[in-house]
Amino acid sequence: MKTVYIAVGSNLGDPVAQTKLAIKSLQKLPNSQVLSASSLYSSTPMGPQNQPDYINAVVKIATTLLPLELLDQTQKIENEQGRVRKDERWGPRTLDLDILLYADETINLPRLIVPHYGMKVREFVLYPLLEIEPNLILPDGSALTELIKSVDRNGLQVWG
Ligand code: A4P
Ligand code: MG
Repeated sequence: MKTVYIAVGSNLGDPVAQTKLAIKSLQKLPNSQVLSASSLYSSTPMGPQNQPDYINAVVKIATTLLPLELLDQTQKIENEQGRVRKDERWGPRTLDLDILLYADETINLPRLIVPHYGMKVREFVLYPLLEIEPNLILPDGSALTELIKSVDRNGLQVWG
């Protein structure tokens, strides 16, 4: 079994419902078990500010899926749940599932880069991670508790 962390993000449609549904779908992944899930957080958009706030969460999973098998599964969930119908056309994607960490492996494939390139500087990743895994050490040896000292919460708060 490998320990994996997945980031969930949504800001269109009903982000709270979609984030909860995504966590339920992760609980149904083959050959896998959800070990813990963070609270849901509301966060200020990174990037263009003329978009709704996000709901973000992080999920810890144990799995025997190989990295690309896991990516296939998370992309399947994105496709099944991450789109809302607008009239007769598929609307914008409303669910993002990013594989943050896959055990202590460093992966550089065309389809999959792990650790996720943005995770060390994103408050909406680091604070939910801290909630469920305060002693986490990244594959490069950096401690979550150290990383987070230089990352402002930027309005991030537990939702609800
Ligand atoms: N890919 C490579 N590595 C990975 C990985 N570790 N996990 C490839 C998942 N996918 C990975 O992803 C594009 C391709 O990346 C995939 O086909 C996969 O093969 P995508 O999810 O289709 O594209 P994207 O999400 O639009 O791009 P990107 O760069 O991942 O966007 P970000 O960086 O995720 O930004 N603000 C707040 N507050 N909260 C958010 O969650 N999210 C974004 C999206 C912007 N602002 C945000 C948030
Ligand atoms: Mg993404």
